[in-house]
Amino acid sequence: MSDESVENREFRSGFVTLAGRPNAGKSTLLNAVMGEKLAITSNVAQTTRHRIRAIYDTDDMQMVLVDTPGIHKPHDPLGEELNYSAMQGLQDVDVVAFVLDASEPLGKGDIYVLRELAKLDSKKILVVNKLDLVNQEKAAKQIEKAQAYLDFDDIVACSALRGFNVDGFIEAVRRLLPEGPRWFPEGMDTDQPTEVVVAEFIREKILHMTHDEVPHSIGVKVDHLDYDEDKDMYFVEASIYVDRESQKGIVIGKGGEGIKKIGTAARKDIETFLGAHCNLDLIVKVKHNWRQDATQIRKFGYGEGL
Ligand SMILES: Nc1nc2c(ncn2[C@@H]2O[C@H](COP(=O)(O)OP(=O)(O)OP(=O)(O)O)[C@@H](O)[C@H]2O)c(=O)[nH]1
Ligand SMILES: [Mg+2]
Repeated sequence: MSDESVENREFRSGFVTLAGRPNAGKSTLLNAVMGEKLAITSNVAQTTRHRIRAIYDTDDMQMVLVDTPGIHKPHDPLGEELNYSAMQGLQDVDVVAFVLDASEPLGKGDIYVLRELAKLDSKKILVVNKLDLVNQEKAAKQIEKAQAYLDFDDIVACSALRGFNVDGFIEAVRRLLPEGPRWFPEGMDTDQPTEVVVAEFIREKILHMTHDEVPHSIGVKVDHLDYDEDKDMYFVEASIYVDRESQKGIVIGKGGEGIKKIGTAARKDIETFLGAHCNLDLIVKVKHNWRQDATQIRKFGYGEGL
């Protein structure tokens, strides 16, 4: 496309929510669009606990991309809070992108989400993700099945993880966004407080390094985050909360090996995000049954939170 035609393109802007079942790849897609890691990802269902807003800004568009927790059948108050947050994220947005895992059969959970989306006035895009895992034929079948439940305004097949056709998704969104101004200042990539992004990076490492019940039992809170100008360095203190005493030992690991690994891996992400070295202090605490308690859930900022 020539420079001239780009200049002639009217400026478009609006809110775009990523919706879908846990694990479909919503947060991976958000990071791929942004070209940086803002949302954490893992193969543990219900990884996302915040409604994250990322701002994708170019010469001719500003898309406010809203990542939501995966919509699922809740088993506890935390799950209910996450579902509520995801459903709220669908209200009053310009475009909803329904992210569907091409490699998994279209199940009850997807159909539930599709039916909810059908009630909305917003434009809808079907994003068939994980194209790297299936052949064309399977992807086409998946599209056909989803279309039976919802009349989409556009369809994109991509691999968020491999970065394949992420541009196609951005262009599809642009076509559906209304003309409008920048809603957020240029250069702002997220409206999430730094403390929340940092806490999430830490939580991600725990999701990657533990299994069974532990990932769901973890809550992370940054207690202090200070920047030392002379040293050009950040000092972060964060608490990792677990449900039960036994989980504390799992996170800390033998001779502190576990917590050390978590700290080293999280520090790398934090340093990339903040653009400076970081000293990270982690402490593991027990908060019995915090997931059952709405007040505690909100204190972490999960679900509705911010
Ligand atoms: N092979 C493959 N894996 C992918 C792709 N996109 C995401 N994944 C993987 O799928 C898993 C889930 O990705 P997430 O982005 O965390 O999924 P999500 O939809 O945000 O999940 P929740 O936050 O739990 O709702 C991770 O292990 C990703 O690496 C893709 O295009 N191809
Ligand atoms: Mg997610």
